[in-house]
Amino acid sequence: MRIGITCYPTYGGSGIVATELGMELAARGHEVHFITYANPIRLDPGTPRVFYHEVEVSNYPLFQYPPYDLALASRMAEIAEWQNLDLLHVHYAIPHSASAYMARAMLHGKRRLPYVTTLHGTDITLVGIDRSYFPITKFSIEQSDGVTSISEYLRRETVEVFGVANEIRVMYNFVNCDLYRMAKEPHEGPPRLLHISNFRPVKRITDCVRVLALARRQVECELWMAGDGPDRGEAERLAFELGVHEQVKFLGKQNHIERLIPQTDVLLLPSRLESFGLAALEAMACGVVPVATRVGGVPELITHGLDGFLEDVGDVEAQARRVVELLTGGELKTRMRWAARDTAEARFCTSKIIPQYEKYYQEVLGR
Ligand code: GMT
Repeated sequence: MRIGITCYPTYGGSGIVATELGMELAARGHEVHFITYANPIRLDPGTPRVFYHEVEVSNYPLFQYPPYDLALASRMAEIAEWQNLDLLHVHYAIPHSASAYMARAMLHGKRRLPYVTTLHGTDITLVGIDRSYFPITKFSIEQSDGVTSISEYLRRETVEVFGVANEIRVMYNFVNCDLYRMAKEPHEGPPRLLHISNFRPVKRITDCVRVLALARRQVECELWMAGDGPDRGEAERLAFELGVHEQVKFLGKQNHIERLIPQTDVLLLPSRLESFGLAALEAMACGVVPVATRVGGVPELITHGLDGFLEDVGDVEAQARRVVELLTGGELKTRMRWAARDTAEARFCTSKIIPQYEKYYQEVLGR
């Protein structure tokens, strides 16, 4: 198949999923065309059968808001025609789904261009229910030739909030289990807690600092913060206030997170809401046990007490207790590390999920 993929290329899990999906599809012989405003961060340049088409948004004094959605729709239609695309797959409904709708309409009568929309999270739970975006989000989801969501939780939420009648197929986030592996040797130095995100308020990154400070009362450990975003400053200040600034390392954005994760021991995911929790899955594949919050789709990934721990949002004491249990209970940590790896391998490896997408595309094309 020849597939056009659009996503947010530089920011967040939806772009990562879209990029890795594209690369995996290309590895399986499909031709993949990324239609985005920048090169997707995790895209390996030179990957065979992968192409990148930039969307250029020109400005003009009259435009207070440059019309990116229109530039994207034009580019989608153009690339579909020039590259003979079979379908478009857009990640994150706003505005990608509406642009795909326009591209499909532009080519009407010339060529068929179905589009699949994958819902990732705040496009539904936050942004989509904002009154200014609600009608167009509902419309462009309903008009899609196929709709997928990354968890059962998000599927239910979409039906409840938007009342959409189309079938929504659940396709979980996935991880390349050959690339994301457990460390062969224990790392040197004190145990490490890890957090990976775009440091937005929904991620509650200051909870990571509080958990570290509480856990350090009983066990020596440090915290690695991978990523960047609006709440970094607040977390840095809090680390200083709590006297743990020397034990918190802000690592910035990472291109090869699979090399970093195996050098750590526990993954912290204290989010207020998470439709799935890709970072937790990547950690589990590396045998790094997640201590996360019991929200959204996270319980579909983590089984409490088996392959990770789930605690209430904001309950940093409980989260810190779990960290201490893991870092002081040798047998518990070993058992949970292997259970986490097993879960990733058994349910969420690319070899399990990518064929589901291929099958779904065939269904959409056959409709
Ligand atoms: O909805 C978002 O916050 C954006 C999106 C992103 O681009 O970061 O994140 C969502 O998509 C990820 C990949 O499918 C999921 O693993 C995250 O759980 C989800 N984030 C939220 O629901 C907050």
